[in-house]
Amino acid sequence: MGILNVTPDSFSDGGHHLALDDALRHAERMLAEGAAIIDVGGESTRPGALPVTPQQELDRVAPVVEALVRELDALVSVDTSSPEVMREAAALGAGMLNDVRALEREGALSAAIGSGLPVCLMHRQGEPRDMQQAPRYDEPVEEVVADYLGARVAACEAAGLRRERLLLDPGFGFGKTVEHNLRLLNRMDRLSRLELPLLVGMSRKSMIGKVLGRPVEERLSGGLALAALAVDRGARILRVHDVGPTLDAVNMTWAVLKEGC
Ligand code: 7PJ
Repeated sequence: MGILNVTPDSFSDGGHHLALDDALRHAERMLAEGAAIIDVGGESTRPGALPVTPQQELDRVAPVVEALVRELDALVSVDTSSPEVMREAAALGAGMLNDVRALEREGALSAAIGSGLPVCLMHRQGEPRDMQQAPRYDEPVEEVVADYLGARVAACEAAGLRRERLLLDPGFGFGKTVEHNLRLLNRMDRLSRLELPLLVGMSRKSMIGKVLGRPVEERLSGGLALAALAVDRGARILRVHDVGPTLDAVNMTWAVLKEGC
């Protein structure tokens, strides 16, 4: 899954893909490098980011989704928590919803059900504005992520969203210290007992910066190591900026796990 940010303040490629042409060209390149899905986001959820209105988000996302579907025939995922954006994305031909708030926002669950699309439910603690201020867990994997995601799956099923349409994501960096993130990745196999496909996003995130002491533009090697480990621990979709290098790392990892190519 290639990341296409259309926010003016996204931390690693902020502002670079605001223009529609640029966005399309960037998506085209990720598809050529082997991306199966393009994830379009119009709300920056980086630590400290301020909220946007659904209208601002729609204005950023809708033209890009429409063009990706029409001109590139791409499978488009929309990174949103807003029911308005979910409905519009589905109408424009998006193929998947990706919600870092796991459909908790008012109206999101029914919008997602109505869309008929698959949905990724992500765990997070707090809101982007303050989520990195002393996040705390007693036991991040068992008590929070598995229980929270398990509860969200149950809420979705109770509302009529079939579990065949769900994917899960532990939400690296969303209200988690570097130690929380490292433990979550190392023990991510525990999430497999929910028996749903796992999606992970660690590309260029600060957990790499903190361990390696690298600025955001020098985090590729660290990200590839994390991608390989994530595949080993059961991840099936990797949300990344650097599609080509990640696919090589994933294919190499997969060959070892299968003991063949
Ligand atoms: C994630 C995401 C993630 C899912 C972002 C960034 C911050 N969606 N949207 N998982 N992260 N599912 O790319 O650094 O980890 S935005």
